[in-house]
Amino acid sequence: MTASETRPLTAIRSFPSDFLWGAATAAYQIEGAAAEDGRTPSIWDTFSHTPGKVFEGHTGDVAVDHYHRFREDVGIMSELGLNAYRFSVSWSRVQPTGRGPAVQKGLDFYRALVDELLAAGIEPALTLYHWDLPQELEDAGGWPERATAERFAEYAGIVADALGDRVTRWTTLNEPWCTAFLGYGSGVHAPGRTDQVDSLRAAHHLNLGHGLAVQALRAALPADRQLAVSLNLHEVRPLTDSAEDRDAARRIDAVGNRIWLGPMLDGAYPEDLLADTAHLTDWSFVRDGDTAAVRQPLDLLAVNYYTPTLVSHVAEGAEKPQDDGHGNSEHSPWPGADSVAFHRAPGERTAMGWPVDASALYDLLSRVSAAYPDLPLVISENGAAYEDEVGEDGSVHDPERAAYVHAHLEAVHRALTDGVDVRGYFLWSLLDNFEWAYGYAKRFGAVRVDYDTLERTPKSSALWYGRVARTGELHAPFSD
Ligand code: IFM
Repeated sequence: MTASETRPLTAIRSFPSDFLWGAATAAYQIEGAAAEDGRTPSIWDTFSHTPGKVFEGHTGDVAVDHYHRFREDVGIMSELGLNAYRFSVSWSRVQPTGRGPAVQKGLDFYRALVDELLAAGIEPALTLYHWDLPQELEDAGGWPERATAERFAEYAGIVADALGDRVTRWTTLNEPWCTAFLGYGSGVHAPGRTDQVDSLRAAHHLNLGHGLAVQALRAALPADRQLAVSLNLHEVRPLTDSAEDRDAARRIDAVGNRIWLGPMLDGAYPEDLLADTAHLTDWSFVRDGDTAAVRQPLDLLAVNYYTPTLVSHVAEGAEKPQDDGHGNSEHSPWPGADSVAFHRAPGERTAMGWPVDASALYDLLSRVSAAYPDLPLVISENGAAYEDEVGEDGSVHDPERAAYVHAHLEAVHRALTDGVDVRGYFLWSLLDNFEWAYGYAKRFGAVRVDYDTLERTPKSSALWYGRVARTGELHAPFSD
């Protein structure tokens, strides 16, 4: 029996009645209150306070002050009609040094947030790690060190003990690719290190941390809890159909996608990845039993998708295109892929410069579902930054963002009608927020935040999305 037979779709562009309609955020991007109630610096506090690392020196010190305004933010979600909210826990807030006992006030904050959500009929979806490693753990070596994976599992157990009675949906890591390869490879993210071997060691210890954390969660949580990991899977497309370009796509698929899917879901690193990176490392940091520990049964695979990845082969020493984001930078976040160039497809782009292509989301969902047919999927992030214009009355009409979300929801619907088991969609992001190295310069929010007053104003895309969420029916933005 296929998923579509068990989960009937009553009309074209109707979504299942139990579909999760959510929005997503992450602790460092919204909370602020960086030094309150016992919280100590994470690597992103250190990085953002380091001159030259973040646009115009922006930091998350105040962010959008969600720590003090969470009730208002839950109220906004409730008014929009969302039935789920994905947030992350700040490790430094609940276990400041990354070791030892928890800080009660930190846990109390998340308990209060969860209770507010539940009272509003909004299902909390908790992510344990969205990039903000306690600085003390980085000082001890960070993710390239095995001990960080062990500390992560202890932290997972602490949060599970504190919130397991009321949170059903748990995610271990968010986008470990970014942690490993932007944090330790290209250095554009915290902690800003640029060593390809360290980035591969970090990748393995993130995998291990995920597996150990799942074990800790299963031990602490009631049996019905849903466990997942959020991966920013790359829909990799070769520039041409040449064998060389197809091999370039294979390399990026290996170090972008299969480096996680392999150990987490199949219990082994892909042979081609090991071969591609053999000149850098013999992978002896993978100990006997590690891949078995990484491979733990999951209830869902959470997928973050924004834009496709277009690649070609380049000869050694040849120029790479300039307009590529970080792919072709001096310190590459793609170990084993020096012969690969990154391109941006022509056509419409978001304010990040990312090409808009919803067909790649459909292809990605179809491919992952074909490879892992028994594992339900959820879109844990999708959305777009645009240059919003504020009207004289303070309102923001953002048809481009609504069109982007509409196109991607159509792709999700198409996948559903094909029988792909997609359980929900979380819009990135609920609020304008701290967009990492871009600071506050890029706005992904469905809700505008005035950074002077911290006033929140739902954009027209939020009102449109709220109606889709309330009705479960996808209609074109602003068609009525
Ligand atoms: O803001 C980020 C988020 O933290 C992780 N996924 C991508 C988003 C947009 O860049």
